[in-house]
Amino acid sequence: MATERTLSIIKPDATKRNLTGKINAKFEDAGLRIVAQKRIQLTLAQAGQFYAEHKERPFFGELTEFMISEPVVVQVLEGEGAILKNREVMGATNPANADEGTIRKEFALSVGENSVHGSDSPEAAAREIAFFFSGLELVG
Ligand code: IDP
Repeated sequence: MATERTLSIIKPDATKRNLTGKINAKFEDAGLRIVAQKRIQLTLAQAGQFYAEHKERPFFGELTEFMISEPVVVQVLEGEGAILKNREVMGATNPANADEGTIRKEFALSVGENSVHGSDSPEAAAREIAFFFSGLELVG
C-alpha cells in the first residue's frame, strides 16, 4: 500500500477538554505520523467553505457554529494507507456506533460533537490539505 497523507482536525469539543495529546497518541500508536500541525480559530465563512458539501443538510448551521466555538487543531497525518487508517482510528461518525478503542468511542460527546474530522478519499485529502497548509509548511 502506498504512503498517503490525510487531513485531520481535532474539533472544538476535544480542544476545549485539552485532549489534543491523547488524540495524537492514538494516531501515533496506529502508525500515523503527524507531519504538520497548527492550532487555529476558524471564521464562520471558512467553516462553511470547508464543509460546503454539507450545505443543504439540516445540521449545516449547527456544524459550522460548533466548528468556530473554540480553536481547532488542523494536522496532516502520513502513513501507509493513511486515509483509510485514520478513518478506522477515528471510528463511526456517531460515537454510539463507534468500535471500542476508536477516538470517537473514547472521546466524542455526540454525533455532532465528535472530536475529529478526517478526509474520506484521496481527492478530499488533497483538497483539504491545500485548504489549510501551504507547500512551505509541508516537509517532504
Ligand atoms: P464524518 O465526519 O464521519 O466524515 P459526515 O457525515 O461527513 O461524517 O459529517 C460531517 C460532520 O457533520 C460530522 O463529523 C459531524 O460533526 C456533523 N454531523 C453529521 N451528522 C450530523 C447530525 O445528524 N447532527 C449534527 N451533526 C452532524
